[in-house]
Amino acid sequence: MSAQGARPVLMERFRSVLPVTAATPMLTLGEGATPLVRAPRLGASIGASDLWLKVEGANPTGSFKDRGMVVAVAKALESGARAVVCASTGNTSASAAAYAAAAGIEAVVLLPAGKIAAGKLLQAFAAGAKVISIRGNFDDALEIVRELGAGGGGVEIVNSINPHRIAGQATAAHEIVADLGDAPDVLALPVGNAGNISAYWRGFTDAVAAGAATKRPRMVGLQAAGAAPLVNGAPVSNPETVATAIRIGKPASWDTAIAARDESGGLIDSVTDAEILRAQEEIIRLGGIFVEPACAAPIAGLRNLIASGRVDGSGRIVAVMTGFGLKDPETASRLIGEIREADATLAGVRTALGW
Ligand code: AN7
Repeated sequence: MSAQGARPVLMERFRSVLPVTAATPMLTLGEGATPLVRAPRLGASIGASDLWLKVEGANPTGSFKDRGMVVAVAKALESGARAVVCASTGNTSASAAAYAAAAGIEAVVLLPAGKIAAGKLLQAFAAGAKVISIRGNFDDALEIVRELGAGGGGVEIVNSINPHRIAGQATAAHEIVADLGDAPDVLALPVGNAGNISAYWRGFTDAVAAGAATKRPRMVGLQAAGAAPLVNGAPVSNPETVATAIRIGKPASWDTAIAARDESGGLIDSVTDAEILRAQEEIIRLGGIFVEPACAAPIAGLRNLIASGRVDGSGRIVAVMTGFGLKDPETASRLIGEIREADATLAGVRTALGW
């Protein structure tokens, strides 16, 4: 239970589509119910006349991971687990650490050495998680987590191979349908381990089955060119991209992502790091929403796909902004401009402004 006034609690609002029982602790940090905002200036720059952003960075730990993590940690508590464990490119670990802290259980996070954005690493430490730096990449870390979790002993895996994570993340699709009155024509999002694209597809499918939506969107997934296994059709052994969140070469939810693509008549494409960095800047400068680099992949990709006619720019498009901009201050630091120093007078400020 919470005392958040009118703000809905995710596990209560979406109880009917979640594995919530009378015995499930009603854990919440205020996740979900994130803003869906129109972005006309950004849309115009990429050729999309009805572009909306689902601002998942507004979740309590600054990413969409909280939707599934609240359910996974609540179910872990319900089953008597003493610890949760995950591999992560950063956001999953920040979320697991926070929910485990609130739940009073231990969090263990396995991170690829040297490839975690500073904000995310800080979040895991701040919440008191045990942080293990793996001399390898995310895919190596997930392999170890699978073995750790298989050992039982009250240790619950909270990566998206845990079905409760996917169930929780599907709630974002239900929110979009509720806010727009139907599904959009296109849903565009970054793809790493491919849990989220699978979750959205499931959410839209359930919304149609429940009569809340009349259609399902085309699913448009974007990977980084250096970490694009789903585009290449084969795992990538040394994934590399500035968007460290999606630096993943062997997505765990491969088959469900391909199914979402094909059943929706959608596509999965890739964008270069240069395109990602340009789009990150545009999203804040033209849309006012500051996101981490991974979120720029769908905007960069949409620009290419609309220009080449593979996506219709006149349709209603929702792009999912999965994580907040301050997660990765190092990559964003290129946006810091020249500071104009001024005497502490009105005249001094006018001089500095050139007014
Ligand atoms: C901002 O935290 O995989 O395709 O370990 O942090 O469901 O993996 C993060 C992924 C997109 C990709 N945007 O989602 C992790 C992790 C952001 C992310 C993705 C991630 P999936």
